[in-house]
Amino acid sequence: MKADILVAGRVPPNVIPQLQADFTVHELTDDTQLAAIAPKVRGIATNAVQGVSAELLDALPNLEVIASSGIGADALQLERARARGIKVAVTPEVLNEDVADMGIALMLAVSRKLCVADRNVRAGRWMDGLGLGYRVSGKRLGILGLGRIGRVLAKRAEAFDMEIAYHQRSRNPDVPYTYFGSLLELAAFSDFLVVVVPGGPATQNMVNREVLDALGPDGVLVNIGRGTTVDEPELIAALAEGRIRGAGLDVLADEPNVPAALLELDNVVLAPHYASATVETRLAMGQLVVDNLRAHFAGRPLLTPAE
Ligand code: NAP
Ligand code: 8YV
Repeated sequence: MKADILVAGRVPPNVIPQLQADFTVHELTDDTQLAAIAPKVRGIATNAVQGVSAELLDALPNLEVIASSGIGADALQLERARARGIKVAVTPEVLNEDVADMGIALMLAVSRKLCVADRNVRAGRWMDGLGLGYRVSGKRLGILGLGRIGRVLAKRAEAFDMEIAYHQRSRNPDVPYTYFGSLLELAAFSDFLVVVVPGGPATQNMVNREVLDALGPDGVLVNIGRGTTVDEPELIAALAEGRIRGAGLDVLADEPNVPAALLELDNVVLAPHYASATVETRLAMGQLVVDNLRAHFAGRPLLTPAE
């Protein structure tokens, strides 16, 4: 008998057609009568942003596995799931390149004023009021979180002749970059500070007023990790008061809600949590979602379990 899978949230386009071949698939919409299917559901397909609510988890008594499209586990109720023996799969590695590319793109877009320049040209203002941009090449890059994505970002930054340093809880013995034991020291070193640590309570508001002031008026903050890692009101104040030069934000604290004050600022470049959103990466992520569910229901271990 085919296992029942609930698709709870957006998944890449190659997921549902493949699941339909092997499983009985239910898509969770506002009209879904959850109570009618809940006892049958043995697997969930979701994504790292929408994730799974505690209420949904509690409503599915026979759930065995959650397969998420994305690496972040902060929206997946990991502890609650583990307490019930529910397995959780994520999609590491396949998104490293595109997320790192977005980090570089945001550094360039903020420093070279690309979005304001585009708006100027479209409005017939050409160079009016644009002023000069700032160089990226050869500057100092601080990476908060030299993990899978952080390392790929560093490799790209090497090609820009950047001086690279990082902060995280443990030193990586196999990299040539400077390690700072404190985020404050890293921020003081950095012209560009890129955030790419996981979300959740351990990193909540880590980038606070002190860190932003250490980054200073010539510094740019880029966040490709999670919005919750940055104290957003303090970031907005620092940007508005010129205490930092600019920010490139792929992620926000309360997505998809954007603070109105952020929209007023020309020294900010915003993206809608879009760093892994290329056809190539999303298909690879989708394939891992499908392959993890297939592995589980064939009695094999998950290919890429959440850590
Ligand atoms: P990873 O390989 O696990 O790397 C995370 C790094 O962060 C590790 O090197 C870790 O080092 C460090 N870290 C973790 N907790 C920390 C803490 N409390 N303080 C300081 N450093 C800490 O993860 P990844 O694959 O590179 O992904 C990183 C994150 O990027 C994901 O969790 C996700 O939230 C985000 N992401 C965003 C997008 C997007 O679309 N914008 C896409 C993919 C991923 P230590 O353990 O030594 O501290
Ligand atoms: C996605 C992400 O944007 O991998 C993550 O943790 O945040 C992103 O890759 C997300 O999973 C949307 O599907």
